[in-house]
Amino acid sequence: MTAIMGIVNVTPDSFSDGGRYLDADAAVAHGFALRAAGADLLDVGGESTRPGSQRVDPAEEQRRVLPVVGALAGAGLAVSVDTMNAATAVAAVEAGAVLVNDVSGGLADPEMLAAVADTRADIALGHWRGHSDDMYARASYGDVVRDVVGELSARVRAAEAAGIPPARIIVDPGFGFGKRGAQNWELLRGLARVATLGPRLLVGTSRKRFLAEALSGAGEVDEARRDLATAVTSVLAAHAGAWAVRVHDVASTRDALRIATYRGE
Ligand code: PMM
Repeated sequence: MTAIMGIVNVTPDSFSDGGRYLDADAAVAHGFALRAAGADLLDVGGESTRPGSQRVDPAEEQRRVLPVVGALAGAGLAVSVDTMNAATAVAAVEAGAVLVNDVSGGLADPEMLAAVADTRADIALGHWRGHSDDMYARASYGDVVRDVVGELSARVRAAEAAGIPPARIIVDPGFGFGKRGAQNWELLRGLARVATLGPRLLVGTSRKRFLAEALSGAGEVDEARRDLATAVTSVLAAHAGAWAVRVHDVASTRDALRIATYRGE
């Protein structure tokens, strides 16, 4: 069964739940609620990567995420840290995180791969071509699936060369990162090819713009509709062999995955 990673954004500007969980206690409570809804893993992040967003100072990022990571991990929950900074990754692992989720695949911080190699944590390597302030400028592909697979496999080789054993490596095609609408759909259809790369596959489509665009073009799409769309793409990801899906609304994706795999027993 595909695992569910519940999102705990501790940022004032994330596109979907921004500001609501800025307070550490509220973020911890949200983490417990996601766990109760069926999350297998909680992904705590303190830097928004929404298109156009600005970088966050690592000290501020750590101020946001470390108390939340510590409280959730201290309660026995499996926690990942969503960060592009090696110092934040290491501090979060010391606070109890078991997985470093780097959407940049180790490219944003040249210290990241060696730093994670020195811990016992797993690492999720995202497909990424540059920071969010101008990521669409790099959204040019020959064959998006082939290009993503090729670039991700280079990141896997870099991680192994830095001393991270293959069993600790996860790959993520990075939906929305340097990809325009149709490119995300092509990638979704080609996910099984990404899965053949070897490492466990993590997929994050939750509430992303390409889902909203499919439902209503440039019009507004509320959270409930984005969550339903996410539950559908999560099932497609599971069918393609995903190890885990990263979502905001755990309950809807949990039910969708259960129904899609139910055998009546
Ligand atoms: N997307 C976002 C943030 N972190 N991590 C992984 N592994 N995969 C993703 O697709 C991903 C991510 C951006 O979405 P958010 O602002 O809603 O968290």
